[in-house]
Amino acid sequence: MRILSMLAIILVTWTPTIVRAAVDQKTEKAATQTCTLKVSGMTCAGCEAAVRLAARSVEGVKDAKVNYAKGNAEVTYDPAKTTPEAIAKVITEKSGFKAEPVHTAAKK
Ligand SMILES: [Cu+2]
Repeated sequence: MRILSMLAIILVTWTPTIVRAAVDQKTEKAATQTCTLKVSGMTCAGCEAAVRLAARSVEGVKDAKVNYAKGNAEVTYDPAKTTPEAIAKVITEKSGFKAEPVHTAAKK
C-alpha cells in the first residue's frame, strides 16, 4: 500500500511537468519560420554543401535546403534567435557565396 501511494504521489507531481514540456515543444515548433535566400555563384553540389554548412552553423537555424541550380537556399529558423539578414551575412562570410534575403513583401 505504501508503494502504491508513493507511486500516486510521483504521478501527480510529475504529470503537469510532462504535459507542460509537450506543450512547450509544440509552441517552439510553431514559432519557426522559413525564409528564402538568394545565393549567387554556386556551380555544384559541393557549393551547396558549403552553403548548407554555413547556414546550419547559425544559432537558431533548424534546417537549410540549398539548391545550386536555382541559386537559392530555403532556411528554417527561429525568429526569436536570428533573422534572414543575419543568416545571409554568415553564409556570405563563411561559404564565400553572396547570399541575400528574398523579400516577398511588396517592393517600394
Ligand atoms: Cu561547387
